[in-house]
Amino acid sequence: MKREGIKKHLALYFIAGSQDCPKNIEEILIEAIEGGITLFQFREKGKGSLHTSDEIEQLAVRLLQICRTSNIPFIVNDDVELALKIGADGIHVGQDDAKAGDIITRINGMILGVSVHSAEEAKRALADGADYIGVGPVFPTSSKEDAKEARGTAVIEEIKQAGIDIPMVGIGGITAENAKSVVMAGADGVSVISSISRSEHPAAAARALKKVING
Ligand code: 3NM
Repeated sequence: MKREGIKKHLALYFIAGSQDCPKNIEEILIEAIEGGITLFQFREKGKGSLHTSDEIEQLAVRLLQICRTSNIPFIVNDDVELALKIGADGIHVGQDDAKAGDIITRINGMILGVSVHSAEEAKRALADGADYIGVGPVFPTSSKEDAKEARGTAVIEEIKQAGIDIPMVGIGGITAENAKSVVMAGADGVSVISSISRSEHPAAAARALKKVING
């Protein structure tokens, strides 16, 4: 699945690791899928995340199996070795992780996502062969310790205006209340952690987001 095919999966892109989940992450993922998420990224990172590679791999495999039964593509954050080992559908890297241009030859057709914070970085991601970009933070977030300053939808608009033609999601502080502005600015969808993972009712939260995006 390459650039055009990925677009429909970007509508409601849920990201989580155990550190983002006040209850069992598997239950949350199942509920999120029930609520209509279209893509999942396993991001075990930051305060409260699992430490050993065995634990991380075992959890990744369990979450991958949940996604497989519902045909939700499964993306691994940052860890190319883990993604290859478990047969994930894709890998997502940030600007400080392995360089997209370097890993593309190793990932054998897997989906490649790259986080960007400017039109310049978006242009480079496109040239490096990324299938989609995550643009953020749109709004202030507490789910990423080293998040940059929120820039609203300005960067999404800049990328559109510059004619950089690559599927993209907005990320950072996105809720059902503000998701519409992200899509209106030109994003193909939204990516969220806490609006779903920290909701008391993840399925309802996902459904509410989906309704705004589709509406
Ligand atoms: N990346 P929430 S912001 C993982 O700006 C991530 O690249 C960001 O979590 C970026 O939906 C972010 O809870 C955290 O705000 C998103």
